[in-house]
Amino acid sequence: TSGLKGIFAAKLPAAIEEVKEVRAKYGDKQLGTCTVAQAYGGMRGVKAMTYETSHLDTVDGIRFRGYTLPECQELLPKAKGGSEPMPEGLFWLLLTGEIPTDKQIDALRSDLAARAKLPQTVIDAIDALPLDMHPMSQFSVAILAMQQQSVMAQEYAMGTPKSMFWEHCLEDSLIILAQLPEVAARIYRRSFKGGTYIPSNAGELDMSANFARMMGFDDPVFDDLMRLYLTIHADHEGGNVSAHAVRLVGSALSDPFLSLSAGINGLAGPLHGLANQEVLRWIMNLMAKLGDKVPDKENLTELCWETLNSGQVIPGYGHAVLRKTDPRYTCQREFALKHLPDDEMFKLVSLLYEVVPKVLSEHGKVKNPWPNVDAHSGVMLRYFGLTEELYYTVLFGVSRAIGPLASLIWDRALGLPIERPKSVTTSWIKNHFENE
Ligand code: FCX
Repeated sequence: TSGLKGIFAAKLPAAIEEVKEVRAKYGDKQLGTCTVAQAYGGMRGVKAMTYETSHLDTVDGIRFRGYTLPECQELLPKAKGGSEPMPEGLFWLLLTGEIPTDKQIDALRSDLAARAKLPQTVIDAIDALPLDMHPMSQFSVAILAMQQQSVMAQEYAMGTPKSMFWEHCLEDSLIILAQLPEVAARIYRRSFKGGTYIPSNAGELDMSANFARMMGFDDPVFDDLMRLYLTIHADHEGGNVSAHAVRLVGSALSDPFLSLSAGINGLAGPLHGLANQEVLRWIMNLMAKLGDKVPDKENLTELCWETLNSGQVIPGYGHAVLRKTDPRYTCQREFALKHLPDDEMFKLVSLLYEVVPKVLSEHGKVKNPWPNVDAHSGVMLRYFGLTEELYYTVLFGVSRAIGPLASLIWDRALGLPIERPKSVTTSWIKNHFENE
């Protein structure tokens, strides 16, 4: 596989040794403690897992293998004529820790193209789904339908030792990354474009341009938006619902298809990836309520309070870890300033940035009043003609496959065991602390 497998394999002995050393030297050290409140509170802030491909800083945001988003935008290989990084390059970086060369990415793209043909059984499974099934449900089912191709599942059935599973996990991940854009594009075309399909051209185009073309878009700026989108949504360290679900399910030695489908189901929740769909709906609703009125800070403040007072969240704002504006929001804003500065909805999003944090701070509950990645993406997709917001989280899902799968390969390479934290009951807690 294009040198990728060789480079990964060469890194393995030292990495395994490093983990062994760290476990031997620091194994008894406390990483953190867990309070009763944290046990009830979604384990927020509990340091209880390792995850190598990315790390989230509460202020600076995500770093992919140590590189910030602007650094990735600058350093990762670009497609011909494009100015945003290719997500294929990010997969390479996440897996190996190295910025790939253009040549290495060309080879990886050929590898992916060789695995890109969708089995007829997958097409049939998608075609059998109701047209009005939510695109995320279609997507999850389709990934399960792809599972028949799993090399890891076949190898397990043959009794292959688990030390070799990383190779099969890598092979499965390459199959998934190669086929996911076409699967996702099929779901888009059948749900919203009357079931007319545009053939894949994985041999000629980079992943993002090919995906855009299969969805029906033919604008080089939209290709670049896809590259940016698929890069920035790829990974957000290990504890978020989608990445953690992939890791957890994979820890039972479920293959990458089964694991990714689980992660996608988590991404489909409105507090996680579905928030980008919800943001667009919320903004459309604001516009409808404003009617002829020009949006200003005053009327937007009022409408934000209306949302909060009805017991709903303001989608696209807040975060479990971040405590500042999400850099994934900022780089989308920069893209919009370059390509759609006069768009009315973009102006509304910008105005909301001046209003919502203040309202949420006054509301007094949220730990982070600043926007996250989802506050911005829908408006840009809409500008370029991708108006079907029910579909937006599928784009997030195509991207989110990249990070957690790279991490899953490391999980198998490092031989991480099945995840099985200990739970206690409320009466156990009462008995335990009663006489303290
Ligand atoms: N609007 C209104 N209330 C909010 C809020 C928001 N945007 N964000 C948090 N809160 C509320 C919480 O609901 C919670 O209320 P409760 O005490 O009544 O349960 C309280 O503030 C404290 O929550 P906090 O600790 O700040 O946040 P959590 O870690 O529990 O949750 C998310 C983090 C992201 C789930 C939360 O901020 C939220 O619901 N945001 C809106 C949905 C969203 O944008 N999700 C996408 C996040 C992400 F980028 C992604 O995964 O894609």
